[in-house]
Amino acid sequence: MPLQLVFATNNRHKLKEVAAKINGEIQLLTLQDIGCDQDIEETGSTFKENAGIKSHYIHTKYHMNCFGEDSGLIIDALNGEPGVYSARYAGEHGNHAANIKKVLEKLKGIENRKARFVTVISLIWNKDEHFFEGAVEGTIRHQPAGNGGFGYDPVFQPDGYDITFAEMSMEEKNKISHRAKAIEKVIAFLNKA
Ligand code: ITT
Repeated sequence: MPLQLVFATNNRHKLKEVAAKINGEIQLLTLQDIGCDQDIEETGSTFKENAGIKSHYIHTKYHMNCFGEDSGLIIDALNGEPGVYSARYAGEHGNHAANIKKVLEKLKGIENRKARFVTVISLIWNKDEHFFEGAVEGTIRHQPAGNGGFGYDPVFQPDGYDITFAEMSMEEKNKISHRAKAIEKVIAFLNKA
């Protein structure tokens, strides 16, 4: 019988990326699978706090092993923006085109394009909370490129590559991304648990 683990996300892209990393020993359940249609409000001021809000919401209500993930883009020249506000940087939650436009406008004329994606996962396993992190360094392109992925992927070029995350296949992105690194740590933890 595989271990059951709920992923507390409403983001289908995150779900797809994480599901592709998980093998048969863990059965990933979605919010839909457990009958939860709640949009869990992210009121924290750090990735860690927000990740914990999502996992605790599910654990308190459904008493199941679960994890929440909070992630975002940190741009050095913008003092870490959009950071925890990545999903709603231009106002409306999840308006990726508007978010990208805002980033490119703010970076106009700025030479330092260094940025990183970060992920924090809060895993609640046998009632205890454990945190896992992942990050990937890169630069912000001047123009979007590619149709894959989601969010800021069309303007994020990871270090060591000459294409953006949106120009990669999901498998390629999933080898090096912030989310992939964090979920690999979760899998290693569960394999020892
Ligand atoms: P849940 O809270 O339901 O998990 P969400 O999309 O609201 O989904 P977050 O609050 O963690 O997730 O916001 C993450 C935002 O950061 C996301 O909307 C993107 O704008 C950006 N982001 C995170 N990971 C990304 C990735 O791999 N590629 C591109 N953008 C990413």
